[in-house]
Amino acid sequence: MATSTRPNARRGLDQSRADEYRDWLRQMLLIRRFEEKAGEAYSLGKVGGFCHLYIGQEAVAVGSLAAVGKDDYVVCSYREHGHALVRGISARTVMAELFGKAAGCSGGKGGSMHLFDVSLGFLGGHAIVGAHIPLATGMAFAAKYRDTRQVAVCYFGEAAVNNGAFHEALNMAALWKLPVIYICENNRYGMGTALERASAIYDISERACSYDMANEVVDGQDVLIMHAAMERAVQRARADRHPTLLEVRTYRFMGHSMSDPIHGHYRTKEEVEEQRKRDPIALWSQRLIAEGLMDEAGVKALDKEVLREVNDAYQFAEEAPDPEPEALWADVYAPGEG
Ligand SMILES: Cc1ncc(C[n+]2csc(CCOP(=O)(O)OP(=O)(O)O)c2C)c(N)n1
Ligand SMILES: [Mg+2]
Repeated sequence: MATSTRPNARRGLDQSRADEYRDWLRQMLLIRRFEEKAGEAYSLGKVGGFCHLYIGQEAVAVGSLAAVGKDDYVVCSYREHGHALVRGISARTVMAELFGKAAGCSGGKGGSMHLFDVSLGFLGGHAIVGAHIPLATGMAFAAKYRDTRQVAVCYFGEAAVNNGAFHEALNMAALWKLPVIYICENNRYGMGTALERASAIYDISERACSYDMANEVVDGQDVLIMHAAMERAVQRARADRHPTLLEVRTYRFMGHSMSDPIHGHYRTKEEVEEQRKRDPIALWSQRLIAEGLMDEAGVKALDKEVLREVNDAYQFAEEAPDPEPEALWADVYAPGEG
């Protein structure tokens, strides 16, 4: 199947979906405010290990996961706080995990990079670049083998496509016609290196096509475009058992992790400011206002509501107890659960 880039067609919004559209804005705001608070907590020494913020990429998780069913599998890289929140892990439980508390979704033993909730089909949070891509292929294989109609969705950064496992996993998915959607979040940088990867990704996309895989390049700053591309991919996976690679063009506004300065030494302040003009939250709230689905006051009220939720999560995580020492030897999930 040939690479296709859908035109950025701007049709009127479907007014009958107004509630859903407003909820997408709420989810994006929740991620943004959560990440800001997580960054603050990290600076205060409350979060151990690494912490990779998703600020700037919110429309990717929100638009794509809105097209996925409750029974489907979702698996992510280490930049996954946003996906976890959208999938339904509560802000309290994610924040508690960042704080290493027993009430965290991985019992406080995983931290920022290892958020899990098997009951929600959320299978990580993986720190090794590209290592979870074959896992997604395996999940899709299991779905097809059991004939469950489930779909597996896998998020990773563009640096992961240099990994041999990426090619092996995609090749198998194409050969075996597996219901899997690979979402490459191309934020243009891999761990602070000045890599303009866009053209390289195009080559990779072409090669993925030779694996007989559907392929689209998507504007990841527009939640509606993201959602439409994902709906097509889910339909292909569920109805036709045909895998898809979505190369999503996005941008992270913060550094690679909390140890990396915001602009880094590899990009200019001007570049980041230019990219901020396409802030996905601003784009979507302006669209909702322009089409009469919300007003300024409504957006502000929504923002206040999510701020309260995030502040509550922070307080919950602060006050939650540490895991008991014996928990070190216990599984977070009982064998066979989920
Ligand atoms: C196999 C492996 N090699 C190197 C690293 C170190 N590392 C952590 S993040 C990263 C960059 C990944 O960039 P990208 O895939 O573009 O994702 P992004 O951080 O931009 O979301 C690297 C090289 C790692 N975690 N795993
Ligand atoms: Mg990247």
